[in-house]
Amino acid sequence: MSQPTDSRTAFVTGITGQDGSYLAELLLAKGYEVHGLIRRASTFNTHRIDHLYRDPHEESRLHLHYGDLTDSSRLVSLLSEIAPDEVYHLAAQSHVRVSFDEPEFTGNTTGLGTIRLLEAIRMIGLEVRFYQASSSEMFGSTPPPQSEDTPFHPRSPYGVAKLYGYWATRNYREAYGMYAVNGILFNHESPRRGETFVTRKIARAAARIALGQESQVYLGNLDAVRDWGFAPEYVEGMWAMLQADEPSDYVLATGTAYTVEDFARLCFAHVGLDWTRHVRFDERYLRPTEVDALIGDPSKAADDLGWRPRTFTPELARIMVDAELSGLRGPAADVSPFPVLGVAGRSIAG
Ligand code: NAP
Ligand code: F7E
Repeated sequence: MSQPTDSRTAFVTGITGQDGSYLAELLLAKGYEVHGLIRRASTFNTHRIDHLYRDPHEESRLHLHYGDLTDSSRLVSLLSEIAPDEVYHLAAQSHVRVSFDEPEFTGNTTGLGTIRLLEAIRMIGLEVRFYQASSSEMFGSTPPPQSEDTPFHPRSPYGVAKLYGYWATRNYREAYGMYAVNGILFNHESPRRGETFVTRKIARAAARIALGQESQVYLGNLDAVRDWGFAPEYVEGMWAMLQADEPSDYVLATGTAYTVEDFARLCFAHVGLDWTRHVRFDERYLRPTEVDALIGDPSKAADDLGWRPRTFTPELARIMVDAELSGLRGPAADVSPFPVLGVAGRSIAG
């Protein structure tokens, strides 16, 4: 691997999440100094980035700061102190089903959290490039294929909150000339996906059932259509958006469509099992309003940024099931696509 050459500084919210962890690896591999926002929790919440942690006596380019999207004064003080060149705003209450249970909290973090960050940047007068993690959930019930020009019709408090963040980002670009962009990302998954999202839940269940540790998994709507890509490729797209000459909004997607049932079939077939014998229905996993079909058109990102997906749903299902199987058989084998030096086994928090 070539030596990192970049000396820019990035601030990443949501660094402990799926995308934040891959993005931190990508930026460190490029030579950035990376500052991440983490929440104080009563249990460790940094397992996805612990491998990036170096001996505290060595010089490290990864710095973590406690803070929360609901705490404006902390966002102002941190941004003043760090003075980043690029801000990647990935933190959110990101679970659609949970947003129906906690609509106000979701609005406060996922929606207002974005404007708190934008306003902190404006108040300090920072010259930064700002990335907003917008979502295909904003399209909601508008039929596919969905592109940057498709009208929005969100179907959940999460989608509504993301739409607020989307328009706040566009408004700060138009009103204050800020370099602020929306990445409208369709579903992207990996072995680091949260355990309660459907792909990880199915991959985990297929592996456990194959090893005789479980016999069934309970799911909700099997008919929903999604466009599932591979998360490490999507963080490359986030970075590419902030390197463009002019700020603009981009869809990242594979352009392919599979149902939840298809994903179950792919995962169970990979371990030689028939999904119909192991998947059961539980109405608790249904949503008051469903998003029936999301299929993205990523042509603009391909034309302007040269971004193209390389991993499609069938391979993604195999990657996720294989990672579960190796995790169950021994120490987790989650190999990074963006290798950086680190000391495995340490915990960052505290
Ligand atoms: P994720 O794994 O759920 O990570 C969310 C991150 O936000 C975590 O680091 C979490 O911290 C942090 N967070 C939550 N509430 C916070 C708060 N109040 N203050 C500070 N940090 C907070 O999500 P992801 O899949 O990586 O997605 C990254 C972003 O892209 C999210 O904004 C998501 O909504 C959006 N998005 C995701 C997809 C997708 O398919 N993955 C598609 C489109 C858009 P803890 O670790 O402490 O919980
Ligand atoms: O559900 C159905 C469910 O929770 C996918 C987030 O990253 O992508 C994600 O949101 C589909 C839905 O993801 C279960 O009803 C069936 O139709 O994995 P999910 P999501 O809702 O698409 C968007 C782009 C984001 O921005 C979000 O942050 O699967 N489904 N049975 C189930 N879903 C779950 N979670 N659990 C089930 O048991």
